[in-house]
Amino acid sequence: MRRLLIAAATLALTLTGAAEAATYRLRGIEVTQPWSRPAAAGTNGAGFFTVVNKGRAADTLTAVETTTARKVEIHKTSMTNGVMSMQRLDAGLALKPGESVTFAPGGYHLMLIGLSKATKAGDVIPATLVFASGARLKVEFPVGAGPNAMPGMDMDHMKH
Ligand SMILES: [Cu+2]
Repeated sequence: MRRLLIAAATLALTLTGAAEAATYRLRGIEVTQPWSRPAAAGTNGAGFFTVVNKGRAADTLTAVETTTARKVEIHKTSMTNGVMSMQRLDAGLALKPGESVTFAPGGYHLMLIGLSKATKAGDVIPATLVFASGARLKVEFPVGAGPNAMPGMDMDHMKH
């Protein structure tokens, strides 16, 4: 029994370490576990992460900069009457104090329009998240299956 507990504690430490490695903070903004999916050069890629506004004032994610794509848009996929569609959030993503938003397949996502090169598993896409407050948070999107990969929930047929 004791050995089992030690094993569980070690696992918990390992998982905590992994999560911490992929946490980025600047002022009140915290971004965790960014990731992206493999995609061919010239096509559109996607970026996923969780963003939390831990500050006392509202803020807005207004833009994302990367040299890996021609431009980046903030999108939201939604289902209306059984039809899936995407909206571009031209005003950015507003975050109230304490608000947390997860970008994930089938919901909010960054759309990396016109990849300048192919992205494959193991690659890292550097990007800067730009906020209305002036905060510029540099993050890296590892390319792979993502932290919560669920086979069968793949949205690859939507090309992002
Ligand atoms: Cu999109």
